[in-house]
Amino acid sequence: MLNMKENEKLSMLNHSCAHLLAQAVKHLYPQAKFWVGPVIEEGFYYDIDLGDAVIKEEDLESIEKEMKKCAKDGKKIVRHEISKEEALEQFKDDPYKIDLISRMDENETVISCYTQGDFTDLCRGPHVETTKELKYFKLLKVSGAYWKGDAKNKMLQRIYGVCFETEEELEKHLEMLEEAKQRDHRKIGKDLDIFMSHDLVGKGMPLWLPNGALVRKQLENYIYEKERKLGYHHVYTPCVGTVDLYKTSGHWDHYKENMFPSMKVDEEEFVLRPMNCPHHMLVYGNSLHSYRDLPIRIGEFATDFRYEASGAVKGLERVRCMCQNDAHLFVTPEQIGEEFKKVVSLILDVYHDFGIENYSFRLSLRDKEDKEKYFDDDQMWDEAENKLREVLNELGVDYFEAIGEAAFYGPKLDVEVKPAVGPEVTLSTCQLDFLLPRRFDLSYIDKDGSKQVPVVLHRAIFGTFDRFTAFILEETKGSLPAWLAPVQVNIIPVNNEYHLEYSKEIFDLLEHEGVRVELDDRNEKLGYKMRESQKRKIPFSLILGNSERDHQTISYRIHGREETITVSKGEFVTYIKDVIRTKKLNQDL
Ligand code: TSB
Ligand code: ZN
Repeated sequence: MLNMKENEKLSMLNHSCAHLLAQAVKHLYPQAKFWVGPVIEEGFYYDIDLGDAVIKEEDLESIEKEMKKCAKDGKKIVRHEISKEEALEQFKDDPYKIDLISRMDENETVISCYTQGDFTDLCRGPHVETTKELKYFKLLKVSGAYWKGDAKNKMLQRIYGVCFETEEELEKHLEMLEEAKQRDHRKIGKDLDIFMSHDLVGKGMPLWLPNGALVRKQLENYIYEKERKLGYHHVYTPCVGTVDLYKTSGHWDHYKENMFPSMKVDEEEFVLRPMNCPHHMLVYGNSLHSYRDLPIRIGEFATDFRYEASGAVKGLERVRCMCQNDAHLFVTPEQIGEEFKKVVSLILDVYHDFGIENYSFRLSLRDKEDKEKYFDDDQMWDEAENKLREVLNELGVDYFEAIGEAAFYGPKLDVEVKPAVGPEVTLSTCQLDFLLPRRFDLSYIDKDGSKQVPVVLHRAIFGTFDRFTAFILEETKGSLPAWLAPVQVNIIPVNNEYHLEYSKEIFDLLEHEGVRVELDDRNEKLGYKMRESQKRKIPFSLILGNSERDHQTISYRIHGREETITVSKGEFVTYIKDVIRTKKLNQDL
């Protein structure tokens, strides 16, 4: 990964390259006006107002060419300092620069500009000495970006690029980007028909296609069984609630900007729910509880809606309509440690089953000084935080502490993973909550007959099925383990004329055994069908010809491997059933 902040030279190169980009754009689109062109972690970008012109991906090459031409001139990049008044005069025809100059700090009386040949830009610098140093760069993409990031403002065009000191570094970086692109779940999801989107449904509202739905169903069955065995009780509740429900929970006051606006139906005012906790609080409150009943674990695969900024939504990873693998665990204060331990163990167990190794635990604690952000009960916080630490140490898991990152209502543990493209995201979460049960006036009868308030653990192991599927597609590069794959076995007769009958027999046999099997009986060449089977990343491809038919055997190839293995049909059935039942990972086949 690039790290511009640590590498001053790289940062300077990229910053100068942003100016070079602006210079080239100005040559090609004289009407262009420029907003800002900062260095970012991945390189640089420039936000540009091109009037009515639109720059498309295919135009980037000609801009790059013009940049090369400008750079070759080897013009010195010269710094000038002018007064605020002079700057206002010099840039008087450029509303964007005027906006920048007018908003500058009162104390900033001197303003610096950088000039290279025929192009001058307002800039703090620093820059490299001459444009000659800008040799190894690449423009990467173009997208829309609202002026100042505000959807009410004009949409500018943002061109992204990256610059290096050497050709090798640039090549290596571009290779890495290409690899990430191939691993991006949005590409895999499309190639494998996992999900789609449509403007008529809306942004951040993916539609799960049959293949995706099959994967999701396996995930649901898997986690449902785990939870059931661990004493969870699953419920179904509506994906709306009244505004009053969310006023009671506090979400209306503290989480409103993440919610869809309300809608009126008769006398009731509803919101699409962003979380399921309030519903589960009501389920708990539906009956009386004694300390002997606790912990009570209420689970749900629950659909939620959240307002995510349109620039932030991303495939299945960050959506506006999601399904959480949610549960709320109601415990006595003494049970916090043990129950938390069970949740962390379940997380570890699930990650092991999926072969997930690249993740980190983040323990979010309060900032003791910040009395406003956190509810005021030092003893409760200290006890809870120490308990969580204790459990993590007992389990021997590596974690880092994030002070001041806890929620208002309690500390939490998140599992962070790194997607193919973009910053880290949270998958699993477990959040301690001392407040919500109070807001819903929940109680249990304690040993001594007194009424006590339970503590709640909010937890989601997969996080959401959406985000987890995105992650697992990237981890496996779309080559899902057989138990998760939409199609587990693909049967390819060598020649339809002679081998179709035997192929059908094997198809019936496998289907009868509950294997998700397909028979490719199209009149296409064997090589073509094999390539297609590989492209669809089907775990097992069976090749059935004369020898297989005559000896009642099966020849199979595992996705991504070269060798073909031949076994008796009985052996194959036993083998494939075992691979599926034990959820064998591809690397263990
Ligand atoms: C765990 N009330 C708790 C719940 O009981 C809760 O909602 N926690 S959450 O806000 O952290 O969300 C749970 C999980 O949903 C997160 O850990 C994350 O994995 C996933 N998630 C959050 N926002 C999105 C989103 N926009 N798209 C996809 N998944 C998301
Ligand atoms: Zn919750």
